[in-house]
Formats: sequence, C-alpha cells, structure tokens
Amino acid sequence: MRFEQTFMNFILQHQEKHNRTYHFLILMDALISAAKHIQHYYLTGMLRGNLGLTGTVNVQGEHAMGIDHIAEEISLHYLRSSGRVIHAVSEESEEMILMDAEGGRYFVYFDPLDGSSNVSHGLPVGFLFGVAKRNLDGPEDGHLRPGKDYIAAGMFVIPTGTFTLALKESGTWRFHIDDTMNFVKPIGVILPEDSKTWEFSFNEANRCSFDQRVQTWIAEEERKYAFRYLGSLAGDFHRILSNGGIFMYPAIVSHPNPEKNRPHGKLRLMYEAAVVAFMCHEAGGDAVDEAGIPILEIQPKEHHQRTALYVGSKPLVDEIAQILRG
Ligand code: AHM
Ligand code: MG
Repeated sequence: MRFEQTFMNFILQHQEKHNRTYHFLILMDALISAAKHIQHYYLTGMLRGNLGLTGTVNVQGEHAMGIDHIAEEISLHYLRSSGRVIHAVSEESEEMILMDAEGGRYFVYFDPLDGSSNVSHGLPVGFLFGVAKRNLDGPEDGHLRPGKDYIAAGMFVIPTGTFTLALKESGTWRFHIDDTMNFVKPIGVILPEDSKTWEFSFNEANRCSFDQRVQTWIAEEERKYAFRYLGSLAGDFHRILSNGGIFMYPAIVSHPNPEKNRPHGKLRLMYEAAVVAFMCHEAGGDAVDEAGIPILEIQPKEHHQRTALYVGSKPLVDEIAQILRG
C-alpha cells in the first residue's frame, strides 16, 4: 500500500524545524475542520437539493440560510473553539467578530464561501483565509494587518478537495483530500517560468469598461496565451498558480451605466486579494492594484475594503504595474 504524508504531519515538521509553538497547529486544525464540514455540506446539500438561497423561505415558513451563511457559521464555530483567535473579519459579517482577546494569538481574515454564483451548478467555490499574529513583544492595538504582515494564507477549493497554503518565507504548498478526508501529499507550488502554459483570466464582459491603458495592454498580450474564466477566484487562481499567467479584476471605470462602475475594483482586500497575493508571492509571483501598488503593501483602512487586482506571473504583473504607475 502507498501512504502519503498528511497535512498535519507536514505542518508539525515545519513548526518543529522553525522552533515554533503548537498554537498555529490548533488554528490550522480549526480551519481544516471548517473546510471539511463546508465541503460535506456542499456535497450532501447538492444531492438533497437544499443548498438554500439567502432570503428564501422554506415550507415551514422559516428563513432558509444560504450556504454562504452556513459556511460562515461553521467557520466561526471552529475558529472560536480553537481559543486562538482574537478577532476575525468575515465577508459575511458586517462587523468585525471579536473572539478571545485573552488567550488569542491570531487575527483571521476569511471568506468562507467565495464565488457563490457557482454553487447552484456544483462548480468550485473557495474558502479563503489570511492569518496575522498579534504583537507578542508589547501591547497590541488589534489594527488591521496588510498582506505583508500575514504569517500564512490559504484556500480550500470546494468541492474539488484541494487545499493550497502559503507560509511566510517558506513557500506555497498544495494538498489533496484523500479517501479518509485527510489532506495529504504536499507538493510545492512554483509558478512556471516558461510562458507556454500561461493563461489570461478576467471577466471578458467587463473589458470595454476597463481603463483604456488596461484595454490596450490586454489587446496586445492576449493572443499569446490561453484564456480561462470560471468566475470563482479560488478556481481561477488555482489554475494561474499551476500554469502561470495572470488573473485580473481591474477597476471598472467607463461602464455605460455609471452605477455599475467600480473604481475601487470588486474584490475585497483583506480576505480575497491579499490572500491570493500572499500565496502568489510565496510561489514566485506578484500582485498589484489599479495604481500598480503591491497588494501586500496596502494598509487596510476598513475591513471590507475593495481593491482592483492583477495577480500572477511576475513578468506579466511587472508589465501591467509599470503601465498603471505611468
Ligand atoms: P463574491 O464574494 O460575491 O462571491 O464575489 C467574488 C467573486 C470571485 O470569486 C470572482 O473572482 C469574482 O467574484 C467574479 O466576479 P464576476 O462575476 O463579476 O466576474
Ligand atoms: Mg467573496
């Protein structure tokens, strides 16, 4: 029989090698338990046809919870019971969620179910998270951390059962779920340098509303690469990490209906853009916003702040960043 290294064994060895505490293991165990629980709910809900839509009312007249809210409830349960989280920011909660100021050590920024338009099709969604650590040497004011201060960031692609985790200055790793629901077989992820597999990924329907410089750059570059777009950041970014290229969600600046403009982009900085930027950086890539500023450098002013995002292979991100800065 062939047995693969489990995630827990991998992370334990990593912590020991770097002389770290066991607290991060407890946090990771909580995140993995949440992801498995959400995955199970997604798969069984798919079969029972009760994934639910936010705002709908079931036959008993009760409000059915959408799977995004269920995913949040599951995540909050495990994060809270880990006893290691000071506060969390979730896409699904308007307010920041205070957990355990006393025993807490980490700040967790997460989106428990990103890309929910894929749910009714049974297609991939993502559970994205970034982790920062409290100041252990002195007082802690709990300020929102920029991506460069994350110690880890990861994403579970649900229901395909892949888990990608980046650890600060230690690389990006991918795991697959096995028959026993363990994540196993760590594989180091490095963006391929050879451009023959590179892909472009963005919502083509928005193209004519991008900044003119972005439109021109896309028109010059796109024929060199394959084009893929699923509409779920976790799924689209998963491909970019494997194949290289660029995922973009540029600012929308000239929509025919001005109400549909998104001058600050669509994606959320803390639990979407900075999470994939961190993973990409550890895999040898980069990420910038609409001003060409590295995503990891942006100090969040507000926990649900939005940003435009260009993330992927360094040569492509460098090119568009130069144009955006110019
Ligand atoms: P959500 O947080 O409301 O699910 O939106 C985020 C999703 C991302 O997963 C995806 O990259 C993007 O929105 C797709 O947006 P669009 O449908 O505009 O292309
Ligand atoms: Mg989201």
